[in-house]
Amino acid sequence: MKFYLTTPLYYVNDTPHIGHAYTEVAADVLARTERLLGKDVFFLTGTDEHGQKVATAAKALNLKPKELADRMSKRFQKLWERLNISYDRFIRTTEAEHEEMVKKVFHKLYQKGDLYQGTYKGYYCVHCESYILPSHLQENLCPDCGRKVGSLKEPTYFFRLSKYQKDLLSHIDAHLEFIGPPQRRNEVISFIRRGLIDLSFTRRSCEWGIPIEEDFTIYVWFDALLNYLSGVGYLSNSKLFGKYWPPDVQFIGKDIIRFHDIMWPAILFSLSLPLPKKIFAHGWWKIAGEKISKSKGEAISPQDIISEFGVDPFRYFLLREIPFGADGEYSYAAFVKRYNSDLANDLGNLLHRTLTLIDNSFDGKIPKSSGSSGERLKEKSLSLAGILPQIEALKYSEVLSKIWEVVAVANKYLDEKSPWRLSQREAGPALYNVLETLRIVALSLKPFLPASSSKIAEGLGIGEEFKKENFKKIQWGVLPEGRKIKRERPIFPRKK
Ligand code: ME8
Repeated sequence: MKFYLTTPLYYVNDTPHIGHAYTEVAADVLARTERLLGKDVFFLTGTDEHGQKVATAAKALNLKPKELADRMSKRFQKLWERLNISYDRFIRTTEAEHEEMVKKVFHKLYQKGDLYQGTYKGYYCVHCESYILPSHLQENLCPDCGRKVGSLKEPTYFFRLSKYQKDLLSHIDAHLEFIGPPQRRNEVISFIRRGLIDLSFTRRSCEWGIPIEEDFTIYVWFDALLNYLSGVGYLSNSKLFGKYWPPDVQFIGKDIIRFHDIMWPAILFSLSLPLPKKIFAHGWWKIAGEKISKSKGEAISPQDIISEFGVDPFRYFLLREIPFGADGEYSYAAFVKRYNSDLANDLGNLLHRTLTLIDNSFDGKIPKSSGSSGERLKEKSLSLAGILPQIEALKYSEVLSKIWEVVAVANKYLDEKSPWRLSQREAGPALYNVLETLRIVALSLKPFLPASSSKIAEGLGIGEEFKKENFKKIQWGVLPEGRKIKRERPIFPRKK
């Protein structure tokens, strides 16, 4: 079975920050989960490189837009590599193949009669790359980002968005899963009900874009959205496209809902293509109540956090700290607190002290399991067999907290049993139970913390078989008795 998922393409006007890493890690967890289930996954991500915003940023640095794009796109790719993002394709909107496809799609829409010439008169927000109607201005500022807008009057090709209003509403109505979470669905429905107007799909005064006819460039959002098609071979590789279309899940942030939940499906209607199954908008990371954006985000770069804490702690914090879909505050103090309590104390210490006990009293070999009395621990561990639907419903924070409930029960069990005070005969099974719980925990964490879960498995002496295992191995009594464990230094050393 195939599974196609996408992230937004990030603008290359500046360096990646926590918000971008968030979307990317969230998508990676789902991609890894679906692969574990044996699906044929195609995970698309990349960079959005045209438009006025990028051109302006390049000018300020005395660079050509493409030079800035090359530089920044690399920064994104490097960060994704460091973050263990398992994407299958990284697309750049300046790739020739993408540009060619965009032009073809433009002509298709024109031939269909869905593009017509006119004049756009109104405002434009460069930060959002978005047209703003005079009636939508809020105190003369962009209603979405609160920044200053420029006024614009230019000839253009309009896209008949209004024509698809009814189709959109009935599709949303008939497909509960299409827009998530439900709050965003309601927002989109009420926005559409207020009436859709046709959209300008070209720019006359922005030179940095895909050229069309003599005087126009393609509007950057139209260009960028089409990556979800070109990235998977639309009009160029029918085999690839036929295999993966439509997307199963598209991840976005709540800032770009209207583009993805209205403009994008309308384009697909116009092309007579099936719509994505699910477009899910997560919330914002904020600092002191304000959305982290590039200018602010620079202060806390993901690279710095990773250098200090490691890749998996960063992935863990992002997904555990706030329910996926809601907003949340980022702070260094909250990070350290979460790291020390959940990773260093609860999980890291459980692993380390158990392996130390095995090393000291059992010659580093997994003891026999028989005669144990760990029913509650067993039951709790096996409850993790039910996390799959929750991961697929993108309830990441809930899943992680469920896993940590198991870790807590294991810590309590170890304290209560105090194997260091028991005879070998009694201590062995108790330790086996804790190790088996750790194995199940590691398996459940595989998509979230890929490197650390492997490290735990290596510690348990099952590194090799673990590579191939999936959630089906959430069973009791799998760990082979007598296997040599491997005690290393704590995987999450405590931070001061
Ligand atoms: O909008 N919190 O690109 P972009 C959480 N190029 N997520 C955040 C965030 C924050 N503070 N800031 C950014 C664009 N994001 C367009 C998209 S798609 C065809 C074109 C994440 O660089 C979030 O996923 O502004 C958001 O949607 C995405 O980065 C936008 O990044």
